[in-house]
Amino acid sequence: MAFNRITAAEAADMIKDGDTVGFSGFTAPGAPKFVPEEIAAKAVREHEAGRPFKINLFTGASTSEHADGALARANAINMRAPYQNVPDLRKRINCHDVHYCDRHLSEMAQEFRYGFYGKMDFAIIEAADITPDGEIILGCGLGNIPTYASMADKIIIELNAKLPKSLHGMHDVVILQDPPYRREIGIYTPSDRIGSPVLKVDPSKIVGIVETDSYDCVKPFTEPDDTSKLIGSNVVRFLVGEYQAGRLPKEFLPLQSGVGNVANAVLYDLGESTVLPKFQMYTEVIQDAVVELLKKGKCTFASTCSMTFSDKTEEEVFANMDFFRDKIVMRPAEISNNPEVIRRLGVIAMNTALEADIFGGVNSTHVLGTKMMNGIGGSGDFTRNAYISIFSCPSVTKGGLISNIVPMVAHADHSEHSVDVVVTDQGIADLRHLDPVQRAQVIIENCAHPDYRPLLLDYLHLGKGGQTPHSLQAAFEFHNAFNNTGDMRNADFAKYK
Ligand code: 0RQ
Repeated sequence: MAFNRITAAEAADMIKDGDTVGFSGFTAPGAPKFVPEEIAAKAVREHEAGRPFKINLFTGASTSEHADGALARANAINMRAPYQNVPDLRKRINCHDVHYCDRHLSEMAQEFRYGFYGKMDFAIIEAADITPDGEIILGCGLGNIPTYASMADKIIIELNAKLPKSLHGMHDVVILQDPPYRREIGIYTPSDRIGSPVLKVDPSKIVGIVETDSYDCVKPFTEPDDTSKLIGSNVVRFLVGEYQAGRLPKEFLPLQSGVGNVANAVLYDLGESTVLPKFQMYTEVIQDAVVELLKKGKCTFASTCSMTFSDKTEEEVFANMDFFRDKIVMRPAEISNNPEVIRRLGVIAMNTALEADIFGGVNSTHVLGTKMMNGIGGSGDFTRNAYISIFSCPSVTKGGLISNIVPMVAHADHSEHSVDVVVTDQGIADLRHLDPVQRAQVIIENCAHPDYRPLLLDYLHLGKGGQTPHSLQAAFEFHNAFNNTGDMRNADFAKYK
């Protein structure tokens, strides 16, 4: 079948107010970049003409300034799921211009198939290549596009000339059967494949192909700061201790690691460790640091949903596909983050918290309990099902005005039932086998900043008993002190005695 070549503006013109649109990709890679900007431009024109124009937007995870950023600035999004991380969209979410459904990433595709979100009008797919019968080589991130493409009435392709056809073989595309017909997922090691190297779509649904030419525009890796380096070395110290104590198998276990400075610092230290053996990753995102580990042979295989590489690293990987093709597989989010597989493989989960409380609760999403930062992302998928779940964060933020260790998290994303270890620049709190009061003592002593330790102990001693001795009157004294005085160190527990 011959497909229509159209411009990004012509593609955007087909999308109407109220349409539900699904994007390919996971983080910036794999997400469409040109049609979303034209949808945003159309929204601006429509709004200027006094007409409403907003779409409902579903993705794999975050996208980029070209997609979420442009659409948010144009106030062109009605409903958004399951994850985002762009400042302009964050602002729209926090004032309810955008209705944001912050979902576990592993569940988004199946919930869409279950009919929880209605019908899908358009899927917009970034592709490296497409055959006349609708076989697509995807780009550097999959997300939920197998499900969105199968459910959409119409499909628009962004055919990106920067993506080499040699990406063929790096994807493992599959859609799970839904209950009551779902079977076990046959992944027993991170490199097992269960699907197809291409995404097959109904060619009659393709309404146009937009030719593009762009790398994924991921910001280059920055050197970790001193705090991140301390956190990274503490995480690795913990893993070395577990390995030497025989609580990890001698072959080691697959790692999941978040994105950002701390994740990079952890991976760097793992790469340097002479005690820990070679390892594999079963994760949702791999960054530049993993490419270095693959080149060194310290990491032998990475299963991921996306290759979130800077343009320079992307260029290097594209030029050396023969080396990387059998070392990386990209999977849909419902597989990369699948609880069944994570638990079977015994993945070690390493995620970042905004704040953790003295009993082991973690807030990953809401700044001071109310303002959405990014979303829960894959942290819940991994944390709840990991062999060991580690959360890290700096002990303080904003120059010490905020303690990241608080009496009670102001928003609960991960409960103490799922969090095994808390790590900060100060040290490691291993919470396994401890009761709540013991956990509090270890977290205060090992993880809290010295400026905040006496205050946290004051709080702990306010408790009037019970398994978890919170004082419900005083639980948010740190947050109140910050909101009222700009400094959590002004918390005063004497008034609650
Ligand atoms: O503010 O931007 O004004 O400087 O929050 O904090 O320390 O730079 O941390 O970028 O690693 O993000 C939890 C948000 C951490 C992220 C979170 C302020 C701080 C700064 C960012 P500025 P940092 P990071 C990934 C699985 C959920 C999704 C997830 C996240 C800004 O890791 O979104 O885990 N996680 N997905 O100053 C007020 C506090 C604060 C605070 C930090 N307690 N109160 N502000 N900040 N702590 C797994 C993958 O595989 C991808």
